[in-house]
Amino acid sequence: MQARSELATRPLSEASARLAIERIEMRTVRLALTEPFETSFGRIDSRLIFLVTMTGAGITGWGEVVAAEEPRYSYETVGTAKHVIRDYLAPAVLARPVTGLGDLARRFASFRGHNMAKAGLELAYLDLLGRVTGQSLTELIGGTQARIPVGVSLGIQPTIELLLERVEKYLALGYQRIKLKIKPGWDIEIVRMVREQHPEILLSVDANSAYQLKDLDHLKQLDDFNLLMIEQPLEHDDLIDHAKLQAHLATAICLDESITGAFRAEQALDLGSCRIINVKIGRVGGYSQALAIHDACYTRNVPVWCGGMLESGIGRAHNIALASLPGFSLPGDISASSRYFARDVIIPEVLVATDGTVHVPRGPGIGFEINLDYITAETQTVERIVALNGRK
Ligand code: OSB
Ligand code: MG
Repeated sequence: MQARSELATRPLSEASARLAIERIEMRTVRLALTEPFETSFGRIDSRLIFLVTMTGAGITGWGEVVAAEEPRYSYETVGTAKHVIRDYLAPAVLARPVTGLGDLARRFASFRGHNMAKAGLELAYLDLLGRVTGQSLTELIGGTQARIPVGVSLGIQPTIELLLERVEKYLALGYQRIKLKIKPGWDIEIVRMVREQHPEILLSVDANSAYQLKDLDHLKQLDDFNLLMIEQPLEHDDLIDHAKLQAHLATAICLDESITGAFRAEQALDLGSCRIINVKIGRVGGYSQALAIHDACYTRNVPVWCGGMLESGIGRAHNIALASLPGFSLPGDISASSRYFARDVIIPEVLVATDGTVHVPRGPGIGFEINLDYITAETQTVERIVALNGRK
């Protein structure tokens, strides 16, 4: 395939607002899930949401650190992210005025890993920049889609009957793609049943690293079901075995956990480890890396889609903006707020239209109102980090 033409320069690359950040706040808010969510690494009933704000010029920007409470999907946790932001990242932000996303990313680059912590601050910064300059996130990053296609991720269920019910429910609501979480013992047969009931739908599976290369023959059975993709079947940090597996599978492999930044994405594509990439802003360390992955994949004609981490409306709003970029051609794991939560921290909540799309807001920053009363009522901890007087 021919490479696509270069992407137009995005406003963000030229944004030169000089923002002196006065304070950063870290806040945890516990939101109950409307139903438990189970994957190959466990089951949760509530989500400890980690919100981070950046305040400068009297305006506050909002971001979300998507780390979980336990180091299962990723080594990062709410606790490690608090530590890394408090002791390393926040001081780097507060040290002197921030001149752009690139400036921020360069300050974080010398700290290894901790991508979700870095991303939380990049999100807050971009919301702040949007509010200060009157631009929406989608405008800032060069988004082109006014509505984005979305799918739903269905956790492991107690029974196949319950799973089939869930599938029916979300298809009826309009979701364009169903993703089934799988693990050994909950894979071939459940996929067969769902596919039999729904021969035409976009269907994919996500193993969250539950298999090894020695399971090749087992996994090859999935080739019978015309799946859109198999997400992260092997080790969380592997590229090599995925390349070997992809060579034997007709179905496209999509990498999630293994893609921790733009450099890894390029390596995965060069090695043939996958044919599709799931982009999560948190996992890759923020907008700077997410945009770089998008641009690299767009140029190579590799489809990308926006993954999810059971975000509150704030993280969800950032995901919507990201998914408005032209290369996001497959439905994202961007469900309605009500898919997970009885009430969201933004107004209005995220809605999925009956055609399975979500509207991309055009208001400044994330384009949603922050429900501060609700956030305050549900807040468990708040920690404030302020600039020192000796700032240059
Ligand atoms: O692997 O994509 C994943 C949720 C938490 C951690 C990892 C994953 C997921 C999901 C749900 O699949 C995505 C969502 O709806 O937010
Ligand atoms: Mg995944």
